[in-house]
Amino acid sequence: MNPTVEIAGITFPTCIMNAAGARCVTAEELEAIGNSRSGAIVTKSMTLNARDGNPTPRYVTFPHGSINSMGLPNLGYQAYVDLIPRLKEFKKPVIASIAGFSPAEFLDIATAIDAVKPDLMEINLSCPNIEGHPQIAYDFETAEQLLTRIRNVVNRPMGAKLPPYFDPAHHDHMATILKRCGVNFISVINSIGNGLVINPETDAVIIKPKGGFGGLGGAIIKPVALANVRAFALRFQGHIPIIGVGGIETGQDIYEHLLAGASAVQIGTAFVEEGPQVFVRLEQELTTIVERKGLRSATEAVGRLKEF
Ligand code: RRO
Repeated sequence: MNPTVEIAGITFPTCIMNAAGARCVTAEELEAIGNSRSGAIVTKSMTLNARDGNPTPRYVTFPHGSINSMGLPNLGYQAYVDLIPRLKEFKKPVIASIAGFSPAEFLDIATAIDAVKPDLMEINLSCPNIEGHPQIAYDFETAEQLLTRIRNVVNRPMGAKLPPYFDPAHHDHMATILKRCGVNFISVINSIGNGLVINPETDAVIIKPKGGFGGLGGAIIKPVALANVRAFALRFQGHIPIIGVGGIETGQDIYEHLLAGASAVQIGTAFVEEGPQVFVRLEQELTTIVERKGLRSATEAVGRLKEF
């Protein structure tokens, strides 16, 4: 089976990679991804200044899911400007995820990161965990203005990391914006923002920041992720590739993301829980399914979802 995939003109050795945020802050973590079977090295979303993030506990698993309010802990973009050339030596695509607290910050980071030539840039429009900074992608006008301005300073392929949407009118609106802004790919979905998990033993919230509210990940979010991949795939008709994120624990989960229209997938919670070996396991499981289906590559499954 041919395991490679192409997104925005970049060839990936496999369609399975880490999601931004999961074990990808430090040089050591990013190098471990480089040394793994991950099909790319995706960085934590980087901000203008280094950040410690929110107080702990800030990432906790519960049955079939995770909740986090990390608060953008990262080394600050300058550290990644220095790191990215080294990461490119692993000979797999490097995806730089960027996040700002203002348009000016996004533009400064995007300009500096573009100059060190990551293979792709992922613009995070969907962090749910910073008080006073709503998820940008839920404000359609602001999102369009921001993407338009970033597009003007970025030469590398760039994409948007989107939150889940829950109404077809919102998928319509955002798809139209993304086409207008010249986005080269999208990654959907970020965590489902502002969930609340309660510990039945203690009657207490399970993470500290924001009174216990945080982004949901893991198996419980797969149907929402698949719906968003499918909704955008139907609207893009192959013109903008999609990286599916959300709820992937098995090769079958990946196969479902491909059927829904994802060209590649990113692994968050399962990577945090299992470590780099997760990429080996998932690749084996996906290969078994793709071969059983009689396909020559994972790419052949993309968008093949049947409807009644
Ligand atoms: O760092 C975080 O709290 C975080 C980010 Br930036 C994001 O995009 N998604 C998420 O679930 N957590």
